Amino acid sequence: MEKKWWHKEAVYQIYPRSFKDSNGDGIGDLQGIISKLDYLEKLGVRVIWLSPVYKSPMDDNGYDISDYRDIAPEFGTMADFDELISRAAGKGIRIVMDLVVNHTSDEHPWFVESRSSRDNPKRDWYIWKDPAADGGSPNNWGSYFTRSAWELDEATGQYYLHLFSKKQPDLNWANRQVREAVYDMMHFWLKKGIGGFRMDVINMIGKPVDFPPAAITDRGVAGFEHWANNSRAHEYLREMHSEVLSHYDVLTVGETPFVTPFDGQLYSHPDRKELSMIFQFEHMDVDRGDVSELKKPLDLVKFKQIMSNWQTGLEGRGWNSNYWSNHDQARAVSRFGNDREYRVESAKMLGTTLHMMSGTPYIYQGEEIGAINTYYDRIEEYNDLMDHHYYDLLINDHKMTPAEAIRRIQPFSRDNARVPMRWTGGKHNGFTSGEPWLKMDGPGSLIHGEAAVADKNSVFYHYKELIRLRRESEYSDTIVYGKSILLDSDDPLVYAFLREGNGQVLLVVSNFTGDALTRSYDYEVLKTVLSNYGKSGEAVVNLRSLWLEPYESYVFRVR
Ligand code: TEU
Ligand code: CA
Repeated sequence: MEKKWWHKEAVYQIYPRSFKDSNGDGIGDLQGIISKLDYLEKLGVRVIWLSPVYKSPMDDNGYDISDYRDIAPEFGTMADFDELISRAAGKGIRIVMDLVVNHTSDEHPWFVESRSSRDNPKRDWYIWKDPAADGGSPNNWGSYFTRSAWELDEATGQYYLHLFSKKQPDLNWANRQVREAVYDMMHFWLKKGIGGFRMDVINMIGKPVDFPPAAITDRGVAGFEHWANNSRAHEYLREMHSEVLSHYDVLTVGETPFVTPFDGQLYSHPDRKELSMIFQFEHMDVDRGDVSELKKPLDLVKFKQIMSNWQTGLEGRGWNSNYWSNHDQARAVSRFGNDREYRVESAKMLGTTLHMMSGTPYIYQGEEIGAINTYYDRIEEYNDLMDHHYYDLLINDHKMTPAEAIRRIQPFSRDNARVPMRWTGGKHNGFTSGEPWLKMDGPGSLIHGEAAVADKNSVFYHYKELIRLRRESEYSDTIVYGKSILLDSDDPLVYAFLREGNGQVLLVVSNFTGDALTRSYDYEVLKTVLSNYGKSGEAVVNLRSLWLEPYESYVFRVR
Protein backbone atom coordinates (compact mmCIF):
# COMPACT_ATOMS: atom_id res chain seq x y z
CA MET A 1 0.00 0.00 0.00
CA GLU A 2 1.34 3.40 -0.97
CA LYS A 3 2.08 5.44 2.14
CA LYS A 4 0.03 8.58 2.80
CA TRP A 5 0.57 11.33 5.36
CA TRP A 6 -2.76 10.67 7.04
CA HIS A 7 -1.99 7.00 7.69
CA LYS A 8 -0.03 7.83 10.83
CA GLU A 9 -2.09 10.73 12.17
CA ALA A 10 -4.99 10.89 14.58
CA VAL A 11 -7.71 13.38 13.57
CA TYR A 12 -9.18 15.69 16.21
CA GLN A 13 -12.78 16.74 15.58
CA ILE A 14 -13.95 20.22 16.58
CA TYR A 15 -17.63 21.11 16.82
CA PRO A 16 -17.12 24.89 16.55
CA ARG A 17 -20.30 25.93 18.29
CA SER A 18 -19.20 24.09 21.42
CA PHE A 19 -15.42 24.45 21.47
CA LYS A 20 -14.51 27.91 22.77
CA ASP A 21 -16.36 31.23 22.75
CA SER A 22 -14.13 34.28 22.32
CA ASN A 23 -16.64 37.14 22.48
CA GLY A 24 -19.15 36.23 25.19
CA ASP A 25 -22.18 35.52 22.99
CA GLY A 26 -22.30 31.95 24.31
CA ILE A 27 -21.40 30.38 20.96
CA GLY A 28 -18.00 28.92 20.15
CA ASP A 29 -16.19 30.57 17.24
CA LEU A 30 -13.08 30.62 15.05
CA GLN A 31 -11.13 32.99 17.30
CA GLY A 32 -11.94 30.62 20.15
CA ILE A 33 -10.38 27.75 18.18
CA ILE A 34 -7.32 29.87 17.39
CA SER A 35 -6.90 30.56 21.11
CA LYS A 36 -6.77 26.80 21.79
CA LEU A 37 -4.26 25.79 19.11
CA ASP A 38 -1.52 25.64 21.75
CA TYR A 39 -3.59 23.09 23.67
CA LEU A 40 -4.02 20.95 20.54
CA GLU A 41 -0.35 21.27 19.72
CA LYS A 42 0.47 20.07 23.22
CA LEU A 43 -1.77 17.05 22.68
CA GLY A 44 0.20 16.31 19.54
CA VAL A 45 -2.63 16.76 17.06
CA ARG A 46 -1.66 17.50 13.44
CA VAL A 47 -5.06 17.23 11.78
CA ILE A 48 -8.30 18.94 12.78
CA TRP A 49 -11.68 18.15 11.27
CA LEU A 50 -13.88 21.19 11.63
CA SER A 51 -17.64 20.59 11.65
CA PRO A 52 -19.40 23.14 9.36
CA VAL A 53 -18.58 26.83 9.80
CA TYR A 54 -20.35 28.03 6.65
CA LYS A 55 -23.20 30.53 6.58
CA SER A 56 -26.32 28.76 7.78
CA PRO A 57 -29.75 29.39 9.35
CA MET A 58 -28.59 26.76 11.92
CA ASP A 59 -31.68 24.57 11.74
CA ASP A 60 -29.26 21.64 12.15
CA ASN A 61 -26.38 23.62 13.68
CA GLY A 62 -24.61 24.30 10.39
CA TYR A 63 -25.39 21.09 8.49
CA ASP A 64 -27.88 23.25 6.59
CA ILE A 65 -25.76 25.60 4.48
CA SER A 66 -27.04 28.76 2.81
CA ASP A 67 -23.68 29.95 1.40
CA TYR A 68 -20.81 27.54 0.73
CA ARG A 69 -18.30 30.35 0.26
CA ASP A 70 -18.92 32.37 3.40
CA ILE A 71 -18.48 31.91 7.14
CA ALA A 72 -21.43 32.05 9.55
CA PRO A 73 -21.28 35.41 11.37
CA GLU A 74 -21.65 33.69 14.75
CA PHE A 75 -18.39 31.85 14.01
CA GLY A 76 -16.49 34.84 12.61
CA THR A 77 -15.34 36.05 9.20
CA MET A 78 -13.37 34.72 6.25
CA ALA A 79 -10.40 36.65 7.64
CA ASP A 80 -10.71 34.63 10.87
CA PHE A 81 -10.84 31.44 8.83
CA ASP A 82 -7.73 32.38 6.83
CA GLU A 83 -6.00 33.22 10.10
CA LEU A 84 -6.94 29.81 11.50
CA ILE A 85 -5.49 28.03 8.45
CA SER A 86 -2.22 29.93 8.62
CA ARG A 87 -1.78 29.79 12.42
CA ALA A 88 -2.53 26.07 12.36
CA ALA A 89 -0.09 25.56 9.48
CA GLY A 90 2.52 27.32 11.60
CA LYS A 91 2.15 24.46 14.07
CA GLY A 92 2.09 21.78 11.38
CA ILE A 93 -1.67 21.32 11.83
CA ARG A 94 -3.93 20.78 8.82
CA ILE A 95 -7.61 21.74 8.76
CA VAL A 96 -10.10 19.32 7.20
CA MET A 97 -13.43 20.96 6.31
CA ASP A 98 -16.88 19.42 6.48
CA LEU A 99 -18.44 19.12 3.03
CA VAL A 100 -22.22 18.98 3.25
CA VAL A 101 -23.47 18.52 -0.30
CA ASN A 102 -26.19 15.89 -0.14
CA HIS A 103 -28.43 18.81 0.73
CA THR A 104 -28.35 22.58 1.20
CA SER A 105 -30.42 24.84 3.41
CA ASP A 106 -33.84 25.76 2.04
CA GLU A 107 -32.53 29.33 2.39
CA HIS A 108 -29.68 28.73 -0.05
CA PRO A 109 -30.25 30.96 -3.12
CA TRP A 110 -30.19 27.82 -5.31
CA PHE A 111 -33.24 26.42 -3.51
CA VAL A 112 -34.98 29.79 -3.27
CA GLU A 113 -34.75 29.96 -7.07
CA SER A 114 -35.59 26.31 -7.54
CA ARG A 115 -38.84 26.56 -5.61
CA SER A 116 -39.89 29.86 -7.24
CA SER A 117 -41.54 28.20 -10.25
CA ARG A 118 -41.73 24.92 -12.12
CA ASP A 119 -39.82 26.35 -15.06
CA ASN A 120 -37.07 28.11 -13.15
CA PRO A 121 -33.66 27.11 -14.59
CA LYS A 122 -32.66 25.77 -11.15
CA ARG A 123 -35.84 23.69 -10.72
CA ASP A 124 -33.90 20.54 -11.60
CA TRP A 125 -31.12 21.29 -9.07
CA TYR A 126 -33.31 19.70 -6.40
CA ILE A 127 -35.61 16.69 -6.46
CA TRP A 128 -39.18 17.70 -7.26
CA LYS A 129 -41.98 15.19 -7.87
CA ASP A 130 -45.68 15.35 -8.53
CA PRO A 131 -48.02 14.15 -5.78
CA ALA A 132 -49.15 10.51 -5.89
CA ALA A 133 -52.56 9.76 -7.46
CA ASP A 134 -54.25 10.33 -4.08
CA GLY A 135 -52.52 13.69 -3.67
CA GLY A 136 -50.12 12.36 -1.03
CA SER A 137 -46.32 11.98 -1.00
CA PRO A 138 -44.68 10.64 -4.18
CA ASN A 139 -43.53 7.53 -2.29
CA ASN A 140 -43.13 6.13 1.24
CA TRP A 141 -39.54 7.16 1.87
CA GLY A 142 -38.76 8.28 5.40
CA SER A 143 -36.44 10.98 6.67
CA TYR A 144 -33.99 11.08 9.59
CA PHE A 145 -35.62 14.10 11.18
CA THR A 146 -39.27 13.98 10.05
CA ARG A 147 -41.82 11.26 9.29
CA SER A 148 -41.85 11.61 5.51
CA ALA A 149 -38.92 12.53 3.28
CA TRP A 150 -41.25 14.64 1.10
CA GLU A 151 -42.54 18.15 1.73
CA LEU A 152 -45.31 19.70 -0.34
CA ASP A 153 -44.59 23.13 -1.77
CA GLU A 154 -48.08 24.65 -1.96
CA ALA A 155 -47.17 27.36 -4.45
CA THR A 156 -46.01 25.02 -7.22
CA GLY A 157 -47.98 21.93 -6.22
CA GLN A 158 -45.00 19.57 -6.12
CA TYR A 159 -43.11 17.78 -3.36
CA TYR A 160 -39.37 18.12 -2.74
CA LEU A 161 -37.17 15.43 -1.21
CA HIS A 162 -35.38 15.93 2.12
CA LEU A 163 -33.67 12.97 3.76
CA PHE A 164 -33.02 15.22 6.78
CA SER A 165 -35.07 18.21 8.01
CA LYS A 166 -37.49 19.98 5.71
CA LYS A 167 -35.03 22.88 5.85
CA GLN A 168 -32.42 20.56 4.23
CA PRO A 169 -33.64 19.83 0.68
CA ASP A 170 -31.60 17.17 -1.18
CA LEU A 171 -29.59 18.36 -4.18
CA ASN A 172 -30.12 16.56 -7.48
CA TRP A 173 -26.69 15.12 -8.23
CA ALA A 174 -27.94 13.73 -11.53
CA ASN A 175 -27.81 17.31 -12.78
CA ARG A 176 -24.36 18.05 -14.22
CA GLN A 177 -24.58 21.77 -13.26
CA VAL A 178 -25.04 20.85 -9.60
CA ARG A 179 -21.96 18.67 -9.65
CA GLU A 180 -19.93 21.38 -11.35
CA ALA A 181 -21.03 23.98 -8.80
CA VAL A 182 -19.92 21.65 -6.00
CA TYR A 183 -16.57 20.90 -7.64
CA ASP A 184 -15.88 24.63 -8.15
CA MET A 185 -16.65 25.28 -4.50
CA MET A 186 -14.31 22.46 -3.44
CA HIS A 187 -11.48 24.01 -5.47
CA PHE A 188 -12.19 27.33 -3.74
CA TRP A 189 -11.45 25.81 -0.31
CA LEU A 190 -8.64 23.52 -1.43
CA LYS A 191 -6.81 26.49 -2.93
CA LYS A 192 -6.79 28.05 0.52
CA GLY A 193 -4.65 25.11 1.58
CA ILE A 194 -7.06 23.01 3.60
CA GLY A 195 -6.09 19.42 4.43
CA GLY A 196 -9.13 17.74 2.94
CA PHE A 197 -12.83 17.08 3.43
CA ARG A 198 -15.05 15.06 5.71
CA MET A 199 -18.05 14.42 3.48
CA ASP A 200 -21.44 14.41 5.15
CA VAL A 201 -23.68 11.43 4.21
CA ILE A 202 -21.85 11.24 0.92
CA ASN A 203 -23.14 7.74 0.19
CA MET A 204 -26.64 9.21 -0.18
CA ILE A 205 -25.97 11.51 -3.15
CA GLY A 206 -26.87 8.86 -5.75
CA LYS A 207 -30.64 8.61 -6.02
CA PRO A 208 -32.27 5.94 -8.21
CA VAL A 209 -33.69 7.01 -11.58
CA ASP A 210 -37.21 5.79 -10.85
CA PHE A 211 -37.80 6.53 -7.12
CA PRO A 212 -39.37 3.17 -6.25
CA PRO A 213 -41.15 2.69 -2.91
CA ALA A 214 -39.24 1.34 0.09
CA ALA A 215 -39.76 -2.36 0.75
CA ILE A 216 -37.76 -2.51 4.00
CA THR A 217 -39.70 -0.45 6.52
CA ASP A 218 -38.88 -2.11 9.83
CA ARG A 219 -35.32 -0.89 10.20
CA GLY A 220 -33.09 1.99 9.17
CA VAL A 221 -34.83 4.88 7.42
CA ALA A 222 -37.46 3.80 4.87
CA GLY A 223 -35.95 3.96 1.39
CA PHE A 224 -32.33 3.45 2.38
CA GLU A 225 -32.03 0.43 0.09
CA HIS A 226 -32.52 2.88 -2.78
CA TRP A 227 -30.53 5.95 -1.74
CA ALA A 228 -27.68 4.54 0.36
CA ASN A 229 -24.70 3.27 -1.67
CA ASN A 230 -26.53 3.51 -4.98
CA SER A 231 -24.04 2.83 -7.81
CA ARG A 232 -24.51 6.44 -8.91
CA ALA A 233 -22.87 7.63 -5.67
CA HIS A 234 -19.73 5.74 -6.71
CA GLU A 235 -19.94 7.23 -10.20
CA TYR A 236 -20.12 10.79 -8.82
CA LEU A 237 -17.30 10.17 -6.36
CA ARG A 238 -15.01 8.94 -9.12
CA GLU A 239 -15.88 12.01 -11.17
CA MET A 240 -15.21 14.24 -8.12
CA HIS A 241 -11.88 12.50 -7.67
CA SER A 242 -10.77 13.06 -11.23
CA GLU A 243 -12.03 16.66 -11.47
CA VAL A 244 -11.01 17.85 -8.01
CA LEU A 245 -9.33 15.57 -5.49
CA SER A 246 -6.64 14.11 -7.74
CA HIS A 247 -5.12 17.59 -7.99
CA TYR A 248 -4.34 17.82 -4.27
CA ASP A 249 -2.67 15.67 -1.60
CA VAL A 250 -5.60 15.59 0.80
CA LEU A 251 -7.47 13.39 3.24
CA THR A 252 -11.08 12.56 2.38
CA VAL A 253 -13.40 10.71 4.71
CA GLY A 254 -16.94 9.88 3.73
CA GLU A 255 -19.63 9.68 6.36
CA THR A 256 -21.58 6.62 5.24
CA PRO A 257 -24.41 5.07 7.24
CA PHE A 258 -25.61 1.58 6.12
CA VAL A 259 -22.27 0.18 4.93
CA THR A 260 -20.53 -3.18 5.21
CA PRO A 261 -16.79 -3.86 4.87
CA PHE A 262 -17.40 -4.67 1.19
CA ASP A 263 -18.81 -1.15 0.67
CA GLY A 264 -15.74 0.03 2.57
CA GLN A 265 -13.53 -1.54 -0.10
CA LEU A 266 -15.54 0.10 -2.87
CA TYR A 267 -15.22 3.55 -1.33
CA SER A 268 -11.66 3.41 -0.04
CA HIS A 269 -9.60 1.05 -2.21
CA PRO A 270 -6.93 3.39 -3.61
CA ASP A 271 -7.24 1.92 -7.10
CA ARG A 272 -10.91 2.87 -7.26
CA LYS A 273 -10.05 6.55 -6.85
CA GLU A 274 -12.99 7.54 -4.67
CA LEU A 275 -12.17 8.39 -1.02
CA SER A 276 -9.32 7.91 1.46
CA MET A 277 -11.62 6.25 4.01
CA ILE A 278 -15.16 6.16 5.35
CA PHE A 279 -16.96 6.26 8.69
CA GLN A 280 -18.97 3.08 9.11
CA PHE A 281 -21.84 2.81 11.62
CA GLU A 282 -22.17 -0.91 12.36
CA HIS A 283 -20.58 -0.73 15.80
CA MET A 284 -22.85 2.19 16.72
CA ASP A 285 -25.87 -0.15 16.55
CA VAL A 286 -24.68 -2.77 19.03
CA ASP A 287 -26.24 -1.11 22.10
CA ARG A 288 -28.99 0.69 20.23
CA GLY A 289 -32.21 -0.62 18.72
CA ASP A 290 -35.35 1.05 17.42
CA VAL A 291 -36.18 4.51 18.82
CA SER A 292 -38.61 2.93 21.31
CA GLU A 293 -35.98 0.65 22.88
CA LEU A 294 -33.91 1.37 25.97
CA LYS A 295 -30.13 1.36 25.68
CA LYS A 296 -28.88 -2.23 25.59
CA PRO A 297 -25.82 -3.43 27.48
CA LEU A 298 -22.73 -3.66 25.29
CA ASP A 299 -22.47 -7.08 23.61
CA LEU A 300 -18.67 -7.22 23.44
CA VAL A 301 -18.55 -10.37 21.30
CA LYS A 302 -20.67 -8.73 18.62
CA PHE A 303 -18.78 -5.46 18.96
CA LYS A 304 -15.40 -7.18 18.47
CA GLN A 305 -16.70 -9.15 15.51
CA ILE A 306 -17.82 -5.98 13.75
CA MET A 307 -14.58 -4.12 14.38
CA SER A 308 -12.52 -7.14 13.42
CA ASN A 309 -14.43 -7.64 10.16
CA TRP A 310 -13.57 -4.08 9.22
CA GLN A 311 -9.95 -4.51 10.27
CA THR A 312 -9.40 -7.58 8.12
CA GLY A 313 -11.88 -6.58 5.41
CA LEU A 314 -9.91 -3.49 4.46
CA GLU A 315 -6.44 -4.97 4.94
CA GLY A 316 -4.62 -4.13 1.69
CA ARG A 317 -7.97 -3.23 0.12
CA GLY A 318 -8.75 0.16 1.58
CA TRP A 319 -8.27 2.13 4.76
CA ASN A 320 -10.24 2.24 8.00
CA SER A 321 -11.30 5.26 10.00
CA ASN A 322 -11.92 4.36 13.63
CA TYR A 323 -14.05 6.25 16.14
CA TRP A 324 -15.96 5.73 19.38
CA SER A 325 -17.71 9.09 19.30
CA ASN A 326 -18.47 12.25 17.35
CA HIS A 327 -20.93 15.17 17.40
CA ASP A 328 -23.85 12.79 16.68
CA GLN A 329 -23.06 10.22 19.34
CA ALA A 330 -22.99 9.89 23.11
CA ARG A 331 -19.72 10.32 25.00
CA ALA A 332 -17.51 7.23 24.59
CA VAL A 333 -16.67 6.78 28.28
CA SER A 334 -20.33 7.03 29.32
CA ARG A 335 -21.44 4.65 26.59
CA PHE A 336 -18.77 1.95 26.43
CA GLY A 337 -16.84 2.51 29.67
CA ASN A 338 -17.84 3.44 33.20
CA ASP A 339 -18.09 7.19 33.82
CA ARG A 340 -18.60 6.86 37.59
CA GLU A 341 -16.18 4.47 39.40
CA TYR A 342 -13.63 4.04 36.61
CA ARG A 343 -13.89 7.11 34.44
CA VAL A 344 -10.18 7.70 33.94
CA GLU A 345 -9.27 4.01 33.64
CA SER A 346 -12.03 3.19 31.18
CA ALA A 347 -11.49 6.33 29.08
CA LYS A 348 -7.83 5.37 28.70
CA MET A 349 -8.71 1.75 27.98
CA LEU A 350 -11.08 2.80 25.19
CA GLY A 351 -8.44 5.12 23.75
CA THR A 352 -5.81 2.36 23.73
CA THR A 353 -8.14 -0.12 22.08
CA LEU A 354 -9.11 2.28 19.30
CA HIS A 355 -5.71 3.81 18.63
CA MET A 356 -3.96 0.44 18.40
CA MET A 357 -6.25 -0.64 15.55
CA SER A 358 -5.40 -0.40 11.90
CA GLY A 359 -6.79 2.79 10.33
CA THR A 360 -6.89 6.48 11.15
CA PRO A 361 -8.25 7.15 14.67
CA TYR A 362 -10.59 10.08 15.34
CA ILE A 363 -10.79 11.92 18.65
CA TYR A 364 -13.92 13.92 19.37
CA GLN A 365 -13.34 17.12 21.35
CA GLY A 366 -13.41 16.37 25.08
CA GLU A 367 -12.77 12.65 24.60
CA GLU A 368 -9.11 13.38 25.41
CA ILE A 369 -10.11 14.53 28.90
CA GLY A 370 -12.69 11.80 29.46
CA ALA A 371 -15.75 14.07 29.12
CA ILE A 372 -19.05 12.42 30.10
CA ASN A 373 -22.69 12.58 29.04
CA THR A 374 -25.04 15.29 30.29
CA TYR A 375 -28.68 14.34 30.85
CA TYR A 376 -31.61 16.74 30.85
CA ASP A 377 -34.97 15.84 32.35
CA ARG A 378 -37.26 17.80 30.09
CA ILE A 379 -37.43 17.79 26.29
CA GLU A 380 -37.42 21.61 26.29
CA GLU A 381 -33.84 21.52 27.55
CA TYR A 382 -32.66 19.54 24.53
CA ASN A 383 -31.57 21.56 21.51
CA ASP A 384 -31.07 18.81 18.93
CA LEU A 385 -33.83 18.60 16.33
CA MET A 386 -33.41 14.81 16.16
CA ASP A 387 -34.29 14.47 19.86
CA HIS A 388 -37.44 16.48 19.29
CA HIS A 389 -38.42 14.26 16.37
CA TYR A 390 -37.84 11.11 18.42
CA TYR A 391 -39.75 12.55 21.36
CA ASP A 392 -42.70 13.20 19.08
CA LEU A 393 -42.61 9.58 17.83
CA LEU A 394 -42.32 8.18 21.35
CA ILE A 395 -45.18 10.25 22.75
CA ASN A 396 -47.56 10.17 19.80
CA ASP A 397 -46.87 6.84 18.06
CA HIS A 398 -45.54 4.72 20.91
CA LYS A 399 -47.88 6.34 23.46
CA MET A 400 -45.19 6.74 26.10
CA THR A 401 -45.26 9.10 29.06
CA PRO A 402 -42.79 12.03 28.99
CA ALA A 403 -40.65 10.22 31.61
CA GLU A 404 -40.51 7.03 29.51
CA ALA A 405 -39.63 9.02 26.41
CA ILE A 406 -36.84 10.99 28.12
CA ARG A 407 -35.24 7.76 29.38
CA ARG A 408 -34.83 6.71 25.76
CA ILE A 409 -33.56 10.09 24.59
CA GLN A 410 -30.95 10.63 27.33
CA PRO A 411 -28.34 7.94 26.57
CA PHE A 412 -28.18 8.63 22.82
CA SER A 413 -28.99 12.33 22.48
CA ARG A 414 -26.61 14.09 20.14
CA ASP A 415 -26.51 16.91 22.72
CA ASN A 416 -24.38 14.67 24.97
CA ALA A 417 -21.49 15.48 22.65
CA ARG A 418 -22.57 19.05 21.97
CA VAL A 419 -22.47 20.32 25.53
CA PRO A 420 -19.68 22.90 25.36
CA MET A 421 -16.07 21.97 26.03
CA ARG A 422 -14.98 22.52 29.64
CA TRP A 423 -11.68 24.34 29.89
CA THR A 424 -11.39 25.41 33.54
CA GLY A 425 -13.23 25.21 36.84
CA GLY A 426 -15.70 27.93 37.76
CA LYS A 427 -18.57 29.54 35.92
CA HIS A 428 -19.40 27.84 32.61
CA ASN A 429 -16.01 26.15 32.80
CA GLY A 430 -14.25 28.93 30.93
CA PHE A 431 -16.14 28.13 27.74
CA THR A 432 -17.83 31.52 27.64
CA SER A 433 -18.05 34.69 29.69
CA GLY A 434 -21.72 34.90 28.70
CA GLU A 435 -24.55 32.35 28.76
CA PRO A 436 -23.69 29.09 26.92
CA TRP A 437 -26.03 28.17 24.04
CA LEU A 438 -26.61 24.76 25.68
CA LYS A 439 -26.94 24.22 29.43
CA MET A 440 -23.63 22.93 30.77
CA ASP A 441 -23.85 22.43 34.52
CA GLY A 442 -24.11 18.95 36.02
CA PRO A 443 -21.63 16.31 37.17
CA GLY A 444 -19.46 16.78 34.08
CA SER A 445 -18.42 20.26 35.29
CA LEU A 446 -15.64 18.83 37.43
CA ILE A 447 -13.90 17.38 34.37
CA HIS A 448 -12.02 20.06 32.48
CA GLY A 449 -8.97 20.78 30.37
CA GLU A 450 -6.97 22.69 32.97
CA ALA A 451 -7.20 19.84 35.48
CA ALA A 452 -6.28 17.31 32.80
CA VAL A 453 -3.22 19.24 31.63
CA ALA A 454 -2.04 19.70 35.24
CA ASP A 455 -2.23 15.97 36.04
CA LYS A 456 0.48 13.74 34.52
CA ASN A 457 -1.79 10.70 34.97
CA SER A 458 -4.78 12.20 33.18
CA VAL A 459 -6.56 10.87 30.12
CA PHE A 460 -5.00 13.80 28.21
CA TYR A 461 -1.45 12.47 28.54
CA HIS A 462 -2.57 8.96 27.69
CA TYR A 463 -4.02 10.26 24.42
CA LYS A 464 -0.88 12.28 23.81
CA GLU A 465 1.12 9.06 24.13
CA LEU A 466 -1.26 7.18 21.82
CA ILE A 467 -0.81 9.85 19.14
CA ARG A 468 2.97 9.75 19.57
CA LEU A 469 3.16 5.95 19.47
CA ARG A 470 1.34 5.89 16.14
CA ARG A 471 3.22 8.73 14.49
CA GLU A 472 6.77 8.67 15.75
CA SER A 473 7.78 5.71 17.87
CA GLU A 474 9.69 2.49 17.19
CA TYR A 475 6.27 0.82 16.95
CA SER A 476 4.80 3.21 14.34
CA ASP A 477 5.18 0.91 11.39
CA THR A 478 3.52 -1.98 13.19
CA ILE A 479 0.68 0.18 14.52
CA VAL A 480 0.06 1.83 11.15
CA TYR A 481 0.68 -1.02 8.70
CA GLY A 482 0.70 -4.26 10.72
CA LYS A 483 -1.81 -7.07 10.27
CA SER A 484 -4.68 -7.26 12.78
CA ILE A 485 -5.55 -10.56 14.40
CA LEU A 486 -8.45 -10.86 16.85
CA LEU A 487 -7.85 -13.24 19.77
CA ASP A 488 -10.50 -15.13 21.73
CA SER A 489 -13.43 -13.77 19.70
CA ASP A 490 -15.92 -15.48 22.09
CA ASP A 491 -14.58 -13.79 25.22
CA PRO A 492 -17.45 -11.50 26.33
CA LEU A 493 -15.36 -9.49 28.78
CA VAL A 494 -11.92 -8.89 27.29
CA TYR A 495 -10.93 -7.41 23.91
CA ALA A 496 -7.55 -8.80 22.85
CA PHE A 497 -5.81 -8.54 19.49
CA LEU A 498 -2.42 -8.70 17.84
CA ARG A 499 -0.75 -6.31 15.45
CA GLU A 500 2.00 -7.98 13.45
CA GLY A 501 4.47 -6.44 11.06
CA ASN A 502 7.87 -4.86 10.64
CA GLY A 503 9.39 -7.77 12.56
CA GLN A 504 7.35 -6.98 15.67
CA VAL A 505 4.30 -8.39 17.38
CA LEU A 506 2.15 -6.16 19.60
CA LEU A 507 -0.48 -7.64 21.90
CA VAL A 508 -3.32 -5.35 22.98
CA VAL A 509 -5.45 -6.54 25.91
CA SER A 510 -8.40 -4.53 27.25
CA ASN A 511 -10.68 -5.46 30.12
CA PHE A 512 -14.10 -4.04 29.23
CA THR A 513 -15.54 -4.65 32.71
CA GLY A 514 -15.44 -3.18 36.20
CA ASP A 515 -14.23 -6.51 37.65
CA ALA A 516 -10.70 -7.84 38.02
CA LEU A 517 -10.03 -10.87 35.78
CA THR A 518 -7.23 -13.19 34.75
CA ARG A 519 -6.51 -14.26 31.22
CA SER A 520 -3.85 -16.37 29.59
CA TYR A 521 -1.92 -15.66 26.37
CA ASP A 522 0.68 -17.87 24.79
CA TYR A 523 3.35 -15.20 24.44
CA GLU A 524 6.31 -13.79 26.28
CA VAL A 525 6.49 -10.09 27.10
CA LEU A 526 9.49 -8.21 25.74
CA LYS A 527 8.23 -4.83 26.83
CA THR A 528 5.16 -3.18 28.27
CA VAL A 529 4.64 -0.46 25.70
CA LEU A 530 1.61 1.13 27.33
CA SER A 531 -0.50 0.68 30.46
CA ASN A 532 -3.46 2.63 31.81
CA TYR A 533 -2.43 1.75 35.38
CA GLY A 534 1.00 3.35 35.26
CA LYS A 535 2.93 0.13 34.57
CA SER A 536 4.59 1.03 31.27
CA GLY A 537 8.14 -0.20 30.88
CA GLU A 538 7.92 -3.01 33.46
CA ALA A 539 9.06 -6.31 31.95
CA VAL A 540 7.94 -8.71 34.67
CA VAL A 541 4.52 -9.62 33.36
CA ASN A 542 3.51 -13.25 33.05
CA LEU A 543 1.08 -13.65 30.18
CA ARG A 544 0.21 -17.26 31.12
CA SER A 545 -1.63 -15.75 34.02
CA LEU A 546 -2.29 -12.11 33.33
CA TRP A 547 -4.09 -10.28 36.11
CA LEU A 548 -6.29 -7.45 34.83
CA GLU A 549 -7.65 -4.75 37.11
CA PRO A 550 -11.05 -3.18 36.30
CA TYR A 551 -10.86 -1.67 32.80
CA GLU A 552 -7.16 -2.37 32.72
CA SER A 553 -5.57 -2.22 29.30
CA TYR A 554 -2.10 -3.06 28.06
CA VAL A 555 -0.05 -2.86 24.90
CA PHE A 556 2.81 -5.37 25.06
CA ARG A 557 5.58 -6.07 22.64
CA VAL A 558 5.67 -9.88 22.68
CA ARG A 559 7.26 -12.88 21.05
O1 TEU B 1 -25.25 12.69 10.02
C1 TEU B 1 -26.01 11.73 9.34
C2 TEU B 1 -26.58 10.72 10.24
O2 TEU B 1 -26.65 9.58 9.87
C3 TEU B 1 -26.96 11.17 11.62
O3 TEU B 1 -27.90 12.17 11.57
C4 TEU B 1 -27.43 10.03 12.43
O4 TEU B 1 -28.79 9.99 12.46
C5 TEU B 1 -26.83 10.18 13.77
O5 TEU B 1 -25.51 9.71 13.60
C6 TEU B 1 -27.48 9.43 14.87
O6 TEU B 1 -27.04 8.13 14.95
C7 TEU B 1 -24.75 13.80 9.35
C8 TEU B 1 -24.18 14.78 10.37
O7 TEU B 1 -23.12 14.17 11.04
C9 TEU B 1 -25.28 15.22 11.28
O8 TEU B 1 -24.81 16.06 12.31
C10 TEU B 1 -26.30 15.95 10.45
O9 TEU B 1 -27.40 16.28 11.25
C11 TEU B 1 -26.78 15.11 9.26
O10 TEU B 1 -25.71 14.47 8.56
C12 TEU B 1 -27.46 16.00 8.24
O11 TEU B 1 -26.53 16.80 7.60
CA1 CA C 1 -18.81 33.57 20.11
